[in-house]
Amino acid sequence: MIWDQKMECASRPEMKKLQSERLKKLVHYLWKGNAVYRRRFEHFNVKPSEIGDISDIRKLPVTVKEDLRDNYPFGLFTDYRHTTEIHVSSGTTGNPTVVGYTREDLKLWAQVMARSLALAGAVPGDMIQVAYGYGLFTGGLGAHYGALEMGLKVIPASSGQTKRQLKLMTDFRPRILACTPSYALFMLDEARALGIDPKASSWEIGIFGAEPWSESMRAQIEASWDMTATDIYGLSEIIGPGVAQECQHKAGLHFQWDVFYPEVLDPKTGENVKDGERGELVITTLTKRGIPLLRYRTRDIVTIEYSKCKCGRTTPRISKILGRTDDMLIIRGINVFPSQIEYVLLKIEGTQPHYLLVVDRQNNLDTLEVWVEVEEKMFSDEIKQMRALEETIKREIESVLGLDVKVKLVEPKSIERSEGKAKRVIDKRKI
Ligand code: DLL
Repeated sequence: MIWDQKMECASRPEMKKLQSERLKKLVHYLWKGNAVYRRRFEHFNVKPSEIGDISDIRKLPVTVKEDLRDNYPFGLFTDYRHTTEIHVSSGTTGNPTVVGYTREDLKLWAQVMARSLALAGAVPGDMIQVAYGYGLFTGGLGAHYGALEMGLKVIPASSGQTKRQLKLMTDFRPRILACTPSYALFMLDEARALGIDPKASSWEIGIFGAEPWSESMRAQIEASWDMTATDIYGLSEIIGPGVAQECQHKAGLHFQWDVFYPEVLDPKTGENVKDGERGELVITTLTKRGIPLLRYRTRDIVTIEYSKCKCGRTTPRISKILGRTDDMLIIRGINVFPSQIEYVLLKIEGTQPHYLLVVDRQNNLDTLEVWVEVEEKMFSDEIKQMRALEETIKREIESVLGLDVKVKLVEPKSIERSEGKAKRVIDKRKI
């Protein structure tokens, strides 16, 4: 089932025409409605009248995550008055990234998510268990809005409470599961422990994303749960989930090109790479009103191809995310920058700015252990004081990241020093 035949099966020239019109409108909208963009256009010496065709996008400046942080919380909002919903994701240090949606934006989100559900194989009337977190994270509500748009029966389970998830699955028999791929694997162990046969599960289709995952994880999920596992991509800054999604042929993620314009650029030179070559995905939101983003550098590495898919859609397809150009880690679906932890440590007396993050996966769930060097005088303190320091660090980090961490205090000078770039992360996960 194709949700929006006209947009998903348009020819490339037809689509370029539409994208060009939309880009022109966007540039005028930003020029008029947003002081930050306007200053930037002036700085780059571009006028809205110079933008006639989608290829003119190259004349426009790029936007980065720091721009959102620097203008925290609402500086990049272009229609603050009509903003009706706000979501938040982690930034690098200090301020988180804040995004806002007008009613039209929420409608757009519901539509692209409905397309994604259709791509995965959902049909109206199906039941979906949404086990992405509901709240500030965009996963839960994004999937929810799409499911409502399509006319699915939604179980808004949110993430966690695994026993309850499995009971909901066993009793209600939903056909679709939406969660992070690592959670799908985590639930597997719990099911086995409870004596539930995963092969007999009601889930036939999985919509998994928000973190990198490999073909071998896919194979394991599919074989164990006896379901088809599809990949969904998105990011809060652009809209949340619903930017790109695999169809049942699993030959790349169909990118919603009429509303999100993709460029794949060499991160060093900013030049376009050839189709099929690796580069950084840069996205322009062509129709968003609340907080439209122009040439947003996602830091995600992909390849892109424009051939028609076997499913009949002409939308370009991006590869799975092949890596990132920065040091962002994704732990249980939550974006974590080592610098966020450094920032916390700097504020706590008695610690040294030498730390190591040890990321692992136990029972299919990511774990984060933070090793922190303490000052000499602290290390000779009583155990009770050390415990208190450990607790403080743990609490502070958890409040910034929203993620459980284990803190281990280590002796001064015990974390290996490096002559070059400090090694702050040991990631033992195999994905
Ligand atoms: O993770 C939105 C989302 C929710 C996508 C549910 C899919 C499903 P953020 O928290 O802003 O938004 O994180 C965005 O997560 O730049 C990627 O690095 C990574 N990411 C998202 N989807 C995938 C995926 C949501 N399918 C960041 N594969 C992005 C690999 C992904 N990485």
